[in-house]
Amino acid sequence: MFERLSERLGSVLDRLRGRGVVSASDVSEAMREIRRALLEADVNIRVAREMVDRVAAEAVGERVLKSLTPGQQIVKIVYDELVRTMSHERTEPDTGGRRPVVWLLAGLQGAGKTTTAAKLAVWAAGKRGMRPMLAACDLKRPAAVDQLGMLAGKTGMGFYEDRTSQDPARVAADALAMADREMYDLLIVDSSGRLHVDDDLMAELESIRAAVSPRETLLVLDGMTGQDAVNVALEFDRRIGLTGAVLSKMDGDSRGGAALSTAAVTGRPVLFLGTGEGPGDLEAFDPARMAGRILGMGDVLGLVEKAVEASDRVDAEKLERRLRKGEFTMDDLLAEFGRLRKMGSLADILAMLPAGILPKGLEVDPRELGRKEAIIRSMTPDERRRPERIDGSRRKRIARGSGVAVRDVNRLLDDYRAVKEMMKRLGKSSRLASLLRG
Ligand SMILES: Nc1nc2c(ncn2[C@@H]2O[C@H](COP(=O)(O)OP(=O)(O)OP(=O)(O)O)[C@@H](O)[C@H]2O)c(=O)[nH]1
Ligand SMILES: [Mg+2]
Repeated sequence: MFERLSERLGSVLDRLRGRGVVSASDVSEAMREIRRALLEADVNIRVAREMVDRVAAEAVGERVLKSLTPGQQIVKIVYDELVRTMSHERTEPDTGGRRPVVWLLAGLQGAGKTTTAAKLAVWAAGKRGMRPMLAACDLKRPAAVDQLGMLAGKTGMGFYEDRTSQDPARVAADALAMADREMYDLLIVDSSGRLHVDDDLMAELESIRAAVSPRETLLVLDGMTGQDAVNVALEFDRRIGLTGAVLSKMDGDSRGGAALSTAAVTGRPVLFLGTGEGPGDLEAFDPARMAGRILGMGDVLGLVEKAVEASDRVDAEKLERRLRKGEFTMDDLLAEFGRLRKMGSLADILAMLPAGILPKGLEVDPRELGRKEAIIRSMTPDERRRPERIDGSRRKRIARGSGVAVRDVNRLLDDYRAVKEMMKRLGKSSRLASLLRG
């Protein structure tokens, strides 16, 4: 259902590519596609708008406008911006300070607080060698205490409950005292949820905070939460002061918008993703992977980066200028081969090539590429500039010099003619376009 952003931008920009240069209004059409893609990924509308503004500011720059692959350049800018927004200097929960360290979990009903409490305990025990205790401070439902108790038993964590109490802050304080006495070094406090953010809930959380001074107050947010993620995160942050967030249920088909929205509006780090119902189903948050998920483009991003690295901009511009004059030599073909080689495997490359650089049927498997390069290197400078002068005896000499059959030299010359034809058309169409535009 979701088209990849790269494909969509590609089709917008493909239509324009024949014109040679991309204008500011073309960029704004591309920006509409980006905003649409972000909204489909459940990114909050305000966050999406701000993101697009920042991307647009960068995309109207020279680099994109002059690029042979404006679609990929813009996708790269969007990607970088997403990663930047979701990245934070802090990537792990705070385990330092006086023991026992306290982490308080907050969130709406069913968000995954209780499950996440157990997951965090498992993480801290496994990764930090800590001895965690879980405190049952959701007193709204007796079943909530049972649920946490069961999880504590199953994972071998300490557990504190007080079924006689109605006061969550009191229970939290007692739990902390007991954790201290029994030498636990981490107390994870589970709290109750509500269907909506309400005063009653916030008052309860504030009183727990006051009682146990948590080092982390983490919002547990259902990763499937759509547009509303922003309001939930903002409200919790405003009322009780969050230090970070954990997004649960990311094993579902969430597109990741909640992660971006939360990070963007609170400026707090998303620390973990919940990826299943089990206590081990917790992953460190990875902004780069999440950006890929939001853009719906997986591995394509790696390729975009490779394309940007490998495409030598100066060369490309020089080539474009000469193309406009109808020039294309064997040296240019050699340079194109070099660019292909830098980018890696053929399958990766084909999708990224600027339209028209590679005519159909031109082989670029790496060994074949090497052979073709060797053939060109066996030509004299004059032959490279004017390949039409390469007659039968020259072909034989070149074949001998590069250790191939004459047949291979012929094939390379065919390739060259095909590419040159292609280039001529490309050059003409952009010249025509610039004439039309005045
Ligand atoms: N698939 C999946 N399910 C999850 C994840 N986290 C929690 N759940 C499930 O979501 C449901 C609610 O999780 P809880 O941990 O009970 O949520 P809560 O926030 O404590 O809920 P309340 O205490 O009622 O406010 C349970 O069925 C969990 O098994 C997750 O990362 N992936
Ligand atoms: Mg719960």
